[in-house]
This record gives sequence, structure tokens and C-alpha cells, in this order.
Amino acid sequence: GQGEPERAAPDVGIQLFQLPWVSIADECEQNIGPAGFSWVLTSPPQEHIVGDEWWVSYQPVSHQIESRLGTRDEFADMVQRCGDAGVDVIADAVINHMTGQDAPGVGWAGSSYEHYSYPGSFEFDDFHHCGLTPYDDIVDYGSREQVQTCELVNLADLDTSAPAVRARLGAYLDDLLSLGVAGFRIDAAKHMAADDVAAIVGRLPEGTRILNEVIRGPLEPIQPEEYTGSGEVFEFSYARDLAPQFESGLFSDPDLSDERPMHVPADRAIVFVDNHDTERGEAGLTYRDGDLYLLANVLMLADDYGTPVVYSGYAFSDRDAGPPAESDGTVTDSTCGAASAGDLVTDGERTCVQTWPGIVGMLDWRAVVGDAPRMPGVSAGDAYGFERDGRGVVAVNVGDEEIVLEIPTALPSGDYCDVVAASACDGADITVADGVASVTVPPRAAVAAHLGSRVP
Ligand code: ARE
Ligand code: CA
Repeated sequence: GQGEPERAAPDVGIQLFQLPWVSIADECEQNIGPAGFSWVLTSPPQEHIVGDEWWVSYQPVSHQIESRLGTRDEFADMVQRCGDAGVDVIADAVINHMTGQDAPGVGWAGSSYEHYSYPGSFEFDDFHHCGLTPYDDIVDYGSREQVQTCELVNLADLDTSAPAVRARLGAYLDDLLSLGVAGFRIDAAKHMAADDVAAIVGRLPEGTRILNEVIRGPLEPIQPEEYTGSGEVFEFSYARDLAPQFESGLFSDPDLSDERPMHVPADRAIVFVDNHDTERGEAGLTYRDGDLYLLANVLMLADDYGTPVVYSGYAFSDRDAGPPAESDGTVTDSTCGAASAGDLVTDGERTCVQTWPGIVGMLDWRAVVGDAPRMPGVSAGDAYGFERDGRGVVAVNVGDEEIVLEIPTALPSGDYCDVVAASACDGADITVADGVASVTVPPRAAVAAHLGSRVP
């Protein structure tokens, strides 16, 4: 029989970098919910230093939920509206440190502060003063003690081993939970002992989702595996392995048993092509790469390892440049219309990756393939593809010539529509016969089909 195949809502996130709460609420209703994303990762919601750079968000001066991205009421409204659209909200929790400003100042919501003194929350003795390096800054990532008790780029490092500090940070997380968030990205988790993170998140309600940011440094003493006990972990190896294949055109299967070297276990891994740090640093592929960036996201969304998070930010040429803002400093609201991978974006313009047809098509593809295993892949020239057993096929071509890729498959024979391209389906791109899918992949394109895209 034909008919519609079963679909299981996939666990896929979208990081909406530096997007105001009001806009995220609109995005949930108009784009993200309908596309089938299950959660959104926000930028940090707490009060921060005043400034135009995006990274002011990472310099807390208090834990009031007031920021240039919106007020507490707007945050609460966003969580509610996203929830109604079927989208969980994960907040970025900056709990390793307070601001790194040496000079006294007044924060976004009016809180006065001095270095190591944040009235009503933390005083001098609540901080590590590591005494190991000049200015107490982290110098050597080879030293566990420095990384966890000295200062990351001068940010005042909280003594997260102290019960009072843990309790106050826990109260902040509880406050966000009271507004309905589903969980947290734990910023700079590597800079807190794994026991400290476990103690802080261990007192949160069962089911609170924790995504630890622990950038894998292969030669460093602190490894992401230490943090899998308290939640999931962003697996930086994933993009590091994936991106170079797009440059070389030489694709190979990862370890399909999911015992990938230098990767946390699949059920603990959050995977991504880039994030707000790596698009300003190590990422091999970003929005600037247009088509190839889309192709990398397609392969990630087709994979059976980890939980993917798609990244959506804004174009920039200055690493520090914040998003467009109003004269009072609040970040300008914006909601995405139709956009696609090849679109030119100028500085400050949103990339709107969540509305790219290929991304939306692959979310549905992922819903259809469910937990079907990833089968061994096939390469031909600059093209590569694989099947998710009996449920869907996917192929990418990074070269300049059209390639027909033959992928062994258990899909039923017939013609299939491609779900990546925005163009109308003529059923000519993918034909399955005798257990082989013949997939015609245009230059620098991805093609994917699933049980539900068969031409009747
Ligand atoms: C800014 C200025 C600094 C200034 C500081 C204090 O740039 O010059 O000293 O303010 O006034 C972000 C920005 C920083 C910014 C900071 C605070 O990226 O530029 O500093 O906010 O406003 C390490 C950490 C990792 C961290 C990265 C950036 O391990 O946790 O550095 N990532 C998170 C966020 C960042 C954020 C912070 C943490 C701070 O995602 O956006 O910083 O809250 C190797 C190691 C990694 C290391 C990496 C870079 O790969 O393995 O562990 O990452 O090098 O050093
Ligand atoms: Ca620390």
C-alpha cells in the first residue's frame, strides 16, 4: 500500500543568535513550529553590561531577566507562544562568571556593579581568585586548575564549588524554569568542574534539558566525556570532521556503529555545522558558503548520530559587531520571510536559515526516516550519498558537473520527488528500481527523497 508514511517529530533545534524575544515568538508561530523544529536556543537572557557588541550578552551583572533582547514579560510571552507552536525554549545560561569589566558601571537594567562586586548577588569572596597566572587569566588550557579556577578572557570567575554560589545560580535557573523554559545551554561548562555543574543542575526538576558547552580540545586534560553525566554535550568533533569533506570532495562514512572516535556517545551529542563562536573562528563552512553550507546542513540532518541544531544568525564582517539595534540599544525586531541558501546577505541582515526550503524539506525527511539506521554510503566523483534503511535516500554533489549516484536502497521502486530543492517536482530526479536509487545530483546541490515523496 502507499499512503502517507508514519512521521515521528524529530528532535532538532535551531539556534536563533541575538534575536529578540518578540521576534523569536513570531518565528515560532510563522516558521519554526510549522517547519517542525522542536526547540529553539536563545541568546543569554540575563542583565548584562551596556554595549553594542553581541558579546555583552555573555557578561552578566545581575540575573534579572532584562536585556537588550527583551524584557522579562517578553521572555515569558515568547516561551508561552513558542510552546503553543510546539517549540521548547532552551536558554543560554551564563553561570561560570560575571562581567569582565575592570571599571565600575551600571548594567542594562540599572544594576550598579564593580569588578567582583554585584550588590544583591555576589561579592569578592564568591569568586575564584586563582593566583596562578598574571591577572588571574587562563593562559594554559593544558592546566585543569587554570581552566576551571582562573578567568576566561578576564571574566570574573565564580567559585562554583561554594554552596551559596551554587544556590544563587540555581535560583536563577529556577526562575527561568518558572517562566516555562525546557532547559539550558550551559555556557563555558568546561570552565566549571564537572562536579560543580552536576551539583548545580542536579537540583533542577527531572527532565530539565542540559546542553553543556565543552569545546573539545584534543590535547586538553578536560574532555567533554566528563560532562555527559549531567546532560548532553555539544560535540565539536562533528563539524570538524564534516566540513573538510566539502572542501576536498572526498567523502567517507563515519563509524556507523556510532562509536565515532573523539565523539561522545550518540545519545549525548548535540551536533552542528557552526555556531556563533565557530562562525567567527574555526568553522570550515558558514552562511558565507551558501550552497555548500546548505549541503553540510543536509548531511547533518540526514545523519543518525546525535541531535542536530541548525544555526541562524546575521551577516557580519566585524567579528564583534552586534545585530542591528534601535537608538536606545534594544535589538531591532525582525522576522524572516522566504529565504534560501544562495541569497546575498549584507552586514546585519539575518541569514534566516530556518526558512531555507532545503532545511525545511530535510526536517520532514528526518521525521519520515525516524530511527532507521544509516547504511554504508556511496561515492562517485564529487558526489556522496546514503540511505536510511528503507525510509529515505540523500545525496550531495560538491563539484561543478551533474552526477548520477547509484545508492543501494530498500525503498519501493518508483519515481520520487526531491525534498531539498524549492522547485516543483517532476519526479525525474530520483528513480528507484531493483534495489538501487539513481539520483541525479546537479552541481553544488543536495537531493533527498523519502517514503512520503514517492510520485503516486
Ligand atoms: C569580550 C572581549 C574580550 C574581553 C572580555 C571581557 O572579546 O577581549 O576580555 O569581553 O571584557 C564571548 C566572546 C568573547 C567575549 C565574551 C565576553 O566570544 O570575545 O569577550 O563573550 O563578552 C573558550 C571557552 C568557551 C568560550 C570560547 C569563546 O572554553 O567556553 O572560549 N565560548 C563561550 C561562548 C562565547 C563567550 C563565552 C563562552 C564567555 O560561546 O561566545 O565569549 O561567556 C580552544 C579551547 C576552547 C576555547 C577556545 C577559544 O579551542 O579548547 O575551550 O574556548 O580555544 O579560546
Ligand atoms: Ca570557572
